[in-house]
Amino acid sequence: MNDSNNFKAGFVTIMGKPNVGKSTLMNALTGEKLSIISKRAQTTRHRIFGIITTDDHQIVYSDTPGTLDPSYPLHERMMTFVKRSLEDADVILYMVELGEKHQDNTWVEMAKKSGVPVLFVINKVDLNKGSQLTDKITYWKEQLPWVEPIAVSALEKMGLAELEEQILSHLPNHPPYFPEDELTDKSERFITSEIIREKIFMQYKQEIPYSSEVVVSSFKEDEQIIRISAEIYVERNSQKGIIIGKKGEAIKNLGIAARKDLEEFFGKQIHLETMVKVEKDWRNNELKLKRFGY
Ligand code: GDP
Ligand code: K
Ligand code: MG
Repeated sequence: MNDSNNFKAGFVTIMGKPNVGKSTLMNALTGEKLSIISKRAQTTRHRIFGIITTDDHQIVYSDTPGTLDPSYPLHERMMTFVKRSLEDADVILYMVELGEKHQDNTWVEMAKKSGVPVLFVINKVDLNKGSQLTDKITYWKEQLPWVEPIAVSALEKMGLAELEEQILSHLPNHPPYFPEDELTDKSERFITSEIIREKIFMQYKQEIPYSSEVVVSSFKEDEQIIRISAEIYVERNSQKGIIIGKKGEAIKNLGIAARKDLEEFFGKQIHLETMVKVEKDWRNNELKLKRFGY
């Protein structure tokens, strides 16, 4: 068993603006696809733990929604998840992407004031080479001169060993918080609903992904197969029509794509049944948000 005197364990919060690659980084660091990823902002709506345990340490990463100025109650709930994960952290990874410009002062200040060690992660360094790369890194060094940046590519898995080394240097000696085979704090139902939501982000345009929520109403696991029923909630009748598509073609494709990922994640055959429902204006309604787990 672990010698608890030398064992390190702690919580590492990944924060930053939408789309800088937080979820991609957490999946790369844990080697599991726990967090869903898309090209669009606000894909991640919750705080999601990704846990990695070795013989001498346990790192509990928190993937969080991208920081933004809330424009409706769902956003406010999302930002509460971010603030809470700053409070609990042993280390904060403040993440930016190489090509963007600095415009996230409030949240940087919040990270700085938390008193928690901040590691500054510049992601997507695979996108530039040579002097362009050095220029952009220099730009970021000037923006946040109080922290030494670590350049990584979450997508190409570059710079992750150095990042992990830095994280470990800040972790306290502490026994593990979770059993060693635990990968996340989220349930199989939650991960299932997230995988379906990721496919909605990929397949539909404009407001549809933002207006959609997925609830797994039944999850039955047998020896060979998992039988799943999922409800997709949208805000208006017209959106329901779009989700279903002409002759049910769109929802059929959604089911095929989701099933493929679910089979990969759970390592079992999946039977997936979906139903589309309308929950008027759920993003603005505190009670409905609560029901959906926000
Ligand atoms: P989040 O909103 O911060 O969680 O960002 P995601 O992890 O969802 O990623 C947003 C987009 O950036 C996706 O299209 C990713 O594939 C892409 N991305 C993430 N990391 C990298 C990277 O290191 N390099 C490149 N080129 N793209 C990346
Ligand atoms: K995203
Ligand atoms: Mg994300």
